[in-house]
Amino acid sequence: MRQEREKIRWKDIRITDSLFGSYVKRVSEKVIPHQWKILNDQLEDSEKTYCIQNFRVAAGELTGERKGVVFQDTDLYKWLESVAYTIAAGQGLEYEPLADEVIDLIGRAQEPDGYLNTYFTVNAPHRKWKNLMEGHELYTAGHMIEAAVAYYEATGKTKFLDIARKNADLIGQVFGRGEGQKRGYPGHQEIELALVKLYRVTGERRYLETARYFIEERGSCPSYFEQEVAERGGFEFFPDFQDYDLAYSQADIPPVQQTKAEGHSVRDMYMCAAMADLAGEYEDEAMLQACRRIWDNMTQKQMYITGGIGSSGFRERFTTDYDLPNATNYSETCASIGLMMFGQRMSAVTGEAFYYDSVELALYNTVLAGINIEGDRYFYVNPLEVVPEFCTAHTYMNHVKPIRQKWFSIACCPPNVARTLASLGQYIYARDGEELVIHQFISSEVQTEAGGHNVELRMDSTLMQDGKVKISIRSEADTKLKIRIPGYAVNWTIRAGEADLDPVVEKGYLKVTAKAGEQTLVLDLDIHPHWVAANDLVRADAGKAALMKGPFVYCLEEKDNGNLLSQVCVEANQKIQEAAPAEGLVGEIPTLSYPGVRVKNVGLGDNLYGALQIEKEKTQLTAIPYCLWNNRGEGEMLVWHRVLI
Ligand code: FUB
Ligand code: ZN
Repeated sequence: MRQEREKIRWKDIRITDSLFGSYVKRVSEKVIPHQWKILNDQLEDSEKTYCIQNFRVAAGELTGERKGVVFQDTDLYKWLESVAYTIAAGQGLEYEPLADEVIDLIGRAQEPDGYLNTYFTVNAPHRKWKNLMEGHELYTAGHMIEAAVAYYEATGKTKFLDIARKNADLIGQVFGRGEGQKRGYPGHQEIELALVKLYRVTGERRYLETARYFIEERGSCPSYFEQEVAERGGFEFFPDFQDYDLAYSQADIPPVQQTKAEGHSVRDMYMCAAMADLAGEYEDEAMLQACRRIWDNMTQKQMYITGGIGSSGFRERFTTDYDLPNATNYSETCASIGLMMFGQRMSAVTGEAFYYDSVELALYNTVLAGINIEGDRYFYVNPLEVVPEFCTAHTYMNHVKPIRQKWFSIACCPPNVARTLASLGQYIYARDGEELVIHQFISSEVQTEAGGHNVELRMDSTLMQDGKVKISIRSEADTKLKIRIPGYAVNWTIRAGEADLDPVVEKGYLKVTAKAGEQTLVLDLDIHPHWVAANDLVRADAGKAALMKGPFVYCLEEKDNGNLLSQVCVEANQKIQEAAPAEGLVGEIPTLSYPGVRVKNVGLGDNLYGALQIEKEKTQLTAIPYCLWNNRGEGEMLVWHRVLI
C-alpha cells in the first residue's frame, strides 16, 4: 500500500475560476457574515439557532436552558472551519478577531477535564456518554476537532487546537478496550476522521489509535447500541427511531466486513473517509478492501448521475441497488460532501485517479446545487425532478423543497457547503512525493514546493468553452506533474508549445515533466455535450436520457421551457447546439439547445382520464447546468428526458 499524499498549504492556493471562484468569494463576503448572524439569532424571519447563546450558557455567562438540536454546536464549528480556510486564502482576515473571540468562548464552555458539549454540560450532565447512539457527542467533538485543526493550520494559533487536544485526550481516556473504559463508539461517525487529522497535525499517535478503535469496535457483538437502548428504556432525542436498525448507523457488522453502501448516507461516508485514512496509516489491506467494496457498490449501483447519494427521504439513507427515484429522493448535500471526502482519501491511498470522477461529479452537481449564487439560500435535499406544487409539507414529499431555504432547524448542510467551497484547493492539488498532482480542472493558482524547489503554477480552465486547460508553470528546476485524466475525456491530447507530448499514463494520471524556467502545457480534453442512459435496472430512468458535458449534468427549467416538463421528449441522441450562458447565472457555462417534442394527451378536457389520443408538438429546448437550477425563480425542473423511439 502506498503512502498518503501530502496536502498543499491552504494559503498557497488561490481559486480564480469564473464559476467556483464566484462561490468561494461569496463564502468570504456573504456566507460567513450571513451565517454568523444566524448563529447569533440576528436574522429576521429565520428560525432561532441559539448557537452562540448555548455556549454562553455553558460557560456560565448566561442563565437558562440550552436550546436547539442536540448537535447545534456543530454549526459554529463548521463556521469556524470556513473562517479558517478563508483567512488562509487571505480573503477573510477581518474575521480573525471575531473567530478568536468565539474560540475564547468555546474555551470557557469547556469543562476542566476537557469535556465540551453545550447540550450535556447544561441540560444533562449526568447523561454524558450515555446515549452515544442518538446523542451526537462524538460527532460534535469531531466537528470541533476539524475546525481546530483548520484554524491552527490557517493561523498558526494554538488556543483552539489545545482545546481540541484536551477534549480528544478525554475521549481517548473514556473510550477503548482498557480497564474502566467504555467499549462504545459514535452513533454518527465523524470523530474518526477528525482524530486522524488531529494526529497528522500533532504527530500524537494516540489520536490515530482512538480513531482506529472506534472503527474496529463498531458493529461488534453484543451490540453496544442495543445495550444502551435497553438500559435507558427507549429513545431520548429521536423518538421516531423506534424501529431503529443497526445497519442504519453501520453498526450491524464490523465496517471491515461491509459489502455495500448502507444506512444513513452521511454516517456511512464519514466512516468510510476515516477507514480509507486508517487503511493508509496502518497499511490495513482488509480495511482498504472494505472501502473499495463500499465505493464500488455506491458509485455503480446507488449513486445518482449528479453524484447524489441516499435515495430515501425517510431517514436520509441508502436503500437498495438501483433504487434511484428522481422526484422523491433525498440526496443530502452533506452526503455528497462526504462522498467527496471518501473519494479524495481513496485516491490518496490507492494512487488511482478514477475516484476523482465521482468526487468531481458530486462537487459540480449536487454540492454546488446546495447553495444559491448569492450565497444566502441552501438546498438540503437535491431532487432531479421538481414540480413545485407537488412539494407539499406533511406528506411523503415533506423533505423536498422547490426553492433553496434560508436555513434549517437541522442545519448541517449550509455550513458544510461553505467549508467545502472555502477549502476547495484540497480537491484540486496535492503533492505526491516529488510530483505535483492536479485532480480538478478549476482555474486557480498555486505557489508551492515540489521535488525540493519552488513552483508557481497557474491553471486556466476553459473546459466548458473549448475543452482546454492551460497549465503555466514557472519553476527553478524541472517539475514533475501528474495530471488526472477524467473518465469523460476519451480523446485527450497534451501539448507543450507546438509539440504534442506522448506522456506515460499511470493509474489514470498522465505524467509530464515541466522544464525549468517557464513552460505552458495545454491539455485538450475534447469534451462535447452527450446523452447518457441509465442501466435498465434503474426503473426510474427507463426510456430516458440525461444530458452531460464534461462533469456537468444539465437540466431543463420551466423558465426556459415552460411548464409540464414531463411532456417533453427528445429523439434518441438528438444533436445538441451550444449557446450563450443563461442571463443571470454565474460561470460563463454554455446553455445547451436542442429540438424536442411535447407529447400531449388531447381530448381529455377537464377529465382526469380518457381515451388515449396523442398529439406531438415540436419545441426547442434549452438546458442549463443542474448546479445552477432555481437561481432564476421557482419552477419545474427536470434532468432525465423521456426518449422518443
Ligand atoms: O445527524 C447529524 C446530521 O443531521 C446528519 O449528518 C444529517 O443527515 C442530518 O440528519
Ligand atoms: Zn446536511
